Parts: sequence; C-alpha cells; structure tokens
Amino acid sequence: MTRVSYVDSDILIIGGGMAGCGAAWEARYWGRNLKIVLVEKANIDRSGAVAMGLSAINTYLGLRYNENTIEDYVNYVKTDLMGVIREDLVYDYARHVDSTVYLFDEWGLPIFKDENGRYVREGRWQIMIHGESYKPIVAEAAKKSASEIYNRVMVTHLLKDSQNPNRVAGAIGFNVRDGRVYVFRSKAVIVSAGGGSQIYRPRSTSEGKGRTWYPHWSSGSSYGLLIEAGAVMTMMEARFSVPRYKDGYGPVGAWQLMLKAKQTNAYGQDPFSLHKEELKKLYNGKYNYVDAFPTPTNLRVYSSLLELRQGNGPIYLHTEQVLTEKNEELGWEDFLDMTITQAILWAGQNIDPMKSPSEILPSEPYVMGSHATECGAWASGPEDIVIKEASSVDERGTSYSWGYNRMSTLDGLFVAGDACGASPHKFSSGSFTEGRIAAKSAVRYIKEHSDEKVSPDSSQVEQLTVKIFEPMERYNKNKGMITGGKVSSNMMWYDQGMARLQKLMDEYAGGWSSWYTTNEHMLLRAKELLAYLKEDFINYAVAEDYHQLLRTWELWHRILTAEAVINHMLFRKETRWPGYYVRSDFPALDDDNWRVFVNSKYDSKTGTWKLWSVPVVDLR
Ligand code: SFD
Ligand code: AMP
Repeated sequence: MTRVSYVDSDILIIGGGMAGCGAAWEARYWGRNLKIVLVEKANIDRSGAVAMGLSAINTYLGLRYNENTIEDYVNYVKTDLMGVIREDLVYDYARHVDSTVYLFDEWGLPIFKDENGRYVREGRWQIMIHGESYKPIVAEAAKKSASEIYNRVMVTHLLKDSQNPNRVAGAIGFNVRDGRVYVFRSKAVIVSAGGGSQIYRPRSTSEGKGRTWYPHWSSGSSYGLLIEAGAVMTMMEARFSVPRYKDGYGPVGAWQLMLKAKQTNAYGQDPFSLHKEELKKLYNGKYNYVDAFPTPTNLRVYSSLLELRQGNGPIYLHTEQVLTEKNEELGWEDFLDMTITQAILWAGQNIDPMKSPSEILPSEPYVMGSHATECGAWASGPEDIVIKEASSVDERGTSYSWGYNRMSTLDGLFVAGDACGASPHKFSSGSFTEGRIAAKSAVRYIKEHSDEKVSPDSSQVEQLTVKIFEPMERYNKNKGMITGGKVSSNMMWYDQGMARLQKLMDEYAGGWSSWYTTNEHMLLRAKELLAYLKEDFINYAVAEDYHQLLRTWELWHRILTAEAVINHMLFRKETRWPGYYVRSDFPALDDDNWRVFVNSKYDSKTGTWKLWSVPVVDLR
C-alpha cells in the first residue's frame, strides 16, 4: 500500500543546489509570508555539483572597483559560445552576480583577499576561494529561508493544473529512503535540478567506472522534468566537453589562468597555435571567433583533439614550470577543495606536480546550462530588457519575453542554473544569482495571480502514484523468472539501461570514442536505438529497492535528455562548436544560416518532437 503525503506551498523549489538555494533565499526576501518549500533528492548540506566544494568562484565582475563592465562580460560569453547566447539573460545575471558574491563573503565563505582586502583574481572573471565548505555555507542560508525542506525526496514528474494544461501546479516524487510518495501542490514551481552527466559513456572504466567531472548525481532531471511537461527547450545540441586532468578530472582553470601553466603536445608545441590558421578557414564566422581573446573553450578543446588524433599526444599541462615551493600548496588546494580524487591519483601515481607535467584530455560530453555551455529551457527575459515580446502563449517559443523573468513557456514554471538555457557561464555564483532572479519573479507571479485557483489534475496524480512504483511491482512479479544474476528476458535494471544509453550516445551522437564526430546517418541510428531503449524502459524497467528506483527514474530523465540532444543535433546543420562535436556532413560554421537558437517541444502523449530555430538578437 503506497503511503502518500500532500504538501501545499506558494513556491516549490525542485533541487537544492546553487540555484535552488539562491531561489529559497530570495523568495523569502520578497515573500515574507509565503510558504516556500524546497525538495531535494539528497541533502542540501552536501548536494549538487558543489557537494565536494570548489576552489574558485568563476563569475565575479568586480563592478564596484570598475574592474570590468557588464558589456565586456556579455561579449566574452558571446564569443566563448561562438555567437549564440541570449544576451538579455546573460546581461541580467551578470549585473547582479557581484551582490551574490558579497553575500557569500558575509556568510563566511573564505575568499582569498590581497593586502588591500580585495578579492584575489584567478582570471579576469574568476576569484579564488578556500571552498571546501562552500555548499554547507550556502545551504545554511536556504535552510533559514525555506518554510520546509524535504531532503531525500526525488521528484519524478511535474504536475499540471486540472483546468489549464499549460499551467504547472506542483510536482510528485518519492522518499528514496522509505518510499513515501509526496504530492507537492504549489502556486509557482522553480526547477533547479542541475545538469546531466553519464548520458554519454564516461572515459573511466573498470573500478573507476562512473568517475566523471560533473557529478554522477547530475541526472538530467531538470531537462527530463521540463521536457515531459512540454516546456520549450533550447540549445540542447550544445552539450559540451571540457579539458580536464586525465582520469582524475581535476579542473584546469586555476592552473592556466592564475598559475599560467602552458599546455603542449608531446613535442612541446602549443596545439592552438599549430591549428589556428586551419581553424580560421572553417570556424572564423562573421565575428572572428578564432581570433577572439580568450580563445573560445571549444576551440581550445578542438585543437588538442586534433593533436591527439594526429598522434602527437599526450597533451600536457606543465605544472612543473609554474609550481614552486612558494605556491606548491595552492596547486594541491585547488584539488583538495573540489576534486579530491585528482590529488589522490597524483599521490597514487607518484606524480609530483613540481617535477613533472600532467596529462589533460577532453572529457566525455555533459549536458548542462551553467558552465561553458547553454542547454536548458527557453525562458522569458528580464522585464526591462524586452527584445521581442510574445503576444500569445503560442508565440512564447519564438519570442524573448512574456512578462515574468525566467518563466519557462509553461505558466507558473520557472527555471534557474543548469535548467535555464541560452544563459551560459553562470557557474556557481551565477547559478545562485539566477535562482534569486527566478524566485523574485515567481513571487511577483503569485502575487499578481492571487485570485487564480490552481490544483493538480487528480487523475494525473493517481496515475503517477502507480507509475512511480511500477519498476518495483514488476520486479516482485517477475523475480521468479531471473535466469541468474540480473539476466532476465523481461526485465531491465537501471545499470543495463545506462550502459545502452551511454554506448549509443558515445558511438553515434558525438562521444569521445567517435572523436566527438557524428553525421545525419549516425544520429538517425542513435535515434532508432534510443527508441528501443525507451520502449524497453516503459515495458521492462525493474527496481529491487528504493535506491534502485531512484536510479531508474534518473535513467528516465537521462533518456528524455538524450532524445532532446539527438533531435537538436540533427536539426542544426552546421558545426558551430567543433571541440564539443563535429557534424562531418556539415563541417563548417555557418553564420549566415545557423547563428540561431534551436528550440524544441516534446509531446508526451504522442512521443513526437517539434523543432524550429529562433534568430539571435544582439543587444548592441
Ligand atoms: O572549475 C534533484 N562548477 C564551478 N563553478 C564555480 O563557480 N567555480 C568552480 O571552480 C567550478 N568548477 C567546478 C564546478 C562543478 C564541478 C562539479 C566541479 C568543479 C568538479 C560549476 C558549478 O558547480 C555549477 O555551475 C552549479 O553548481 C550549477 O548550479 P545548479 O543549481 O544548476 O546545479 P546543482 O548545484 O548541481 O544543484 C542541482 C540540485 O538538484 C538536485 N536534484 N532534487 C530532487 N529531485 C530530482 N529529480 C533532482 N535532480 C537533481 C541535486 O541533488 C542538486 O542538489 S570548475 O570546474 O568550473
Ligand atoms: P575550469 O577550471 O576549466 O572549469 O575553468 C574555470 C574558469 O576558467 C572558467 O571560467 C573557464 O572558462 C576559464 N578558463 C579555463 N581555462 C581557460 C583558458 N585557457 N583560457 C581562458 N579561460 C579559461
């Protein structure tokens, strides 16, 4: 017998990572008397991408000291994404991000400061922190702000209003420890459930299997939830790969920007200089992307890939040229703050970074919206920067604004952090800031809709309450038919599904084993294999316990995310970010026809997708 709890709120926040904590804090500021509920599948003290800590805040402009202008920042982000960003969204978080950093400072986050009390820069936009406890510090603010926090509850689906199918009225999920179902009924919902790793096969194998840069608990839930509810998505093709220290996935930013470590091929040559002229022929576009400074992330990745493919690897980062006894600690702290495994790996492999260089390698692709890329929901822009206003609900998918900042194309549903598309380079501080922006807007939304009656469709709630537990029911019914171990012709465990998903995405949709290269034929094959996997999930997914049930629904969110990625990659007929993926049938960047957003909408009743493009509008 399923136990069900009903929770009512004014604002429901799904995912208590950086954006979710920012949303809780800001919602309380503007909505003193509101009931704010936060639901998190782990525990917000140590959940999300920042769980292990971070060693830098990657977005801080320093406007107070005239260190930068917002315009310069927007231009930097635009070039890094090869000309395709929503300038209204980026401008909006950029103008507020410094205030978030000052809050973190006030709450006790240890930020490196120089003798004048100014933040120590890692790079032009980044500052250094002693960030092992970054997440608990930020979570404390959310805990003080939210009316109730439901830790260990995984949200599986969004709920629609009983009267208006374009209106979100809550969410449903289950407690991963005791199986209780939670039906959250809310006037406004903010999705901030992070990005997606493990959709592509990771490079790690054997006992290291599953080790990735973006954490394996980033399950693509933001995308899965939004896609299934019918929200318009954008830029899902821009799934990206980052240069990372080989096998440990240690980030390179502090090493390259602050310590100025150089990257070379095995023969001491700089990969980008070697390939610059060749890249210009295909990827310079109308805006000289190849000449830009700093070089766009994907072009840096691509030049090292070209060197690897030509047999000139490994690619080294020369730590030994920059680490001295004076700054040795800084190097180790970079990893002990945020990627402890990298430090352990160095120790295990007898690597002394003061004496020898270390290998770096482009990672498997990740689907996310807060780092050097921009997958996510298509959202309404800030109220004071209106580029093209929608005059009807149907026009939202081709417009930039419909009244409420960061509201998705569905009424009452807001997005932030990795969930918000076309708004890249937020990182931790920008994601928290975007959560704040979304929450302020959600408060205004419910105040302006105070006479609206919303309640989730009861038949949807009933159906989902059964559906959530189907994998466990199926296991109990069929467990007598297991041949051995997990071998059964009518059961699919989450890890079997994950293996199939990762293999097909890797081999056909531009993963590392195919040198991030794909074409229409390969993508169509990926689509076909994914359709079989989806069918098998629906008919055969099994879970023996609540933990497996969590992993099973994470797989579902990953499958929907992958479906969006494949469809978007098929739609964009050019190669815009060659280090992220190359469409070998359209190998060049094409600014004349493809400097556009690719948007999509999924119909969960028919299982079909609609895709279209929206022109990029520059603010200046
Ligand atoms: O150097 C559900 N990031 C860095 N940002 C920085 O500012 N500085 C750095 O130094 C950074 N580096 C870095 C970073 C990330 C990682 C993993 C490493 C190094 C090793 C990026 C930021 O961390 C990232 O941009 C933000 O955290 C994104 O914020 P947000 O809120 O969009 O995602 P989240 O923090 O992961 O939180 C998501 C939450 O949702 C929960 N969740 N809850 C309920 N139901 C579901 N179905 C759910 N699905 C997910 C999650 O548990 C989580 O709490 S560097 O490499 O760039
Ligand atoms: P990373 O540690 O690689 O995630 O990078 C942290 C920050 O530094 C991000 O803002 C990156 O875009 C930026 N970054 C990393 N490497 C470089 C580089 N070689 N040139 C310019 N920016 C970089």
